[in-house]
Amino acid sequence: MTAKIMVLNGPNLNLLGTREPEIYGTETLASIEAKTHARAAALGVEVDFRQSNDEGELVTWIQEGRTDCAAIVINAAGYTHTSVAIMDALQACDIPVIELHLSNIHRREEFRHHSYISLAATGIICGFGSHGYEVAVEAAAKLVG
Ligand code: CA2
Repeated sequence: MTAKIMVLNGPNLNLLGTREPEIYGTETLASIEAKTHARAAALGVEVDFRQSNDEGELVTWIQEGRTDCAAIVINAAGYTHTSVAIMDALQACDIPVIELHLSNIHRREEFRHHSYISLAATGIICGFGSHGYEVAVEAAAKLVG
């Protein structure tokens, strides 16, 4: 059976490509999604790509991924720095969890240096812009292959 990797995106990432291109690049989330699917197909895995502005919805999806998927890639966006609930949901997962950020959060404001997601993550990819999504899927495929 083809391994399924859940790729979750948190609040405001639906606005990618419309503002702050110097930090987040010019690509839209739809374009990133298409490239992520293409990379997954080349690697022989399946991707379930989602975005929500709602913390509770992200928790529900993580609980779904915990039983239905082989790994979770998550760019929790602003919730990275605030959400104990998302961390708890990820810590309940017995599958690899890859934390992903477009920007290098450690080169930015102090409040972005702490991540609740890191406390539940198998590994972290940050600072590679939209290419990070392909890197994350590659890392996940390697872990579950
Ligand atoms: O670098 C990342 O991927 C972040 O997860 C992005 C979050 C930020 O809060 C994290 O510290 C780092 C912000 C996502 C919001 O993205 C926007 C994109 C375009 C316009 C407005 C917001």
